[in-house]
Amino acid sequence: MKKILLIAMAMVSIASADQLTSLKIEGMMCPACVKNIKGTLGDVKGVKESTVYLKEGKAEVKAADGTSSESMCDAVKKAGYGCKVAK
Ligand SMILES: [Cu+2]
Repeated sequence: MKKILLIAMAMVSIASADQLTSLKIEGMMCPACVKNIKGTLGDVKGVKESTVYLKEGKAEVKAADGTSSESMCDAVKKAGYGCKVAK
């Protein structure tokens, strides 16, 4: 029983390694766009959290380590906005 708990804890610590990605986003006009992009990014596999800045035209994305930043940009583009990985 103890062993299983330790394995579970180890898995959680591996899964909690996060990466931060900055995206440059073009075409956001209003808070609805921000909401739209937040939702879009949230649907990308591996993405945990995102903060979208309307005025700055950017997004900061917290995702599981190894999540493709290209897949984030592709999703944003599919939603109708311009996107580049800022790095
Ligand atoms: Cu809008």
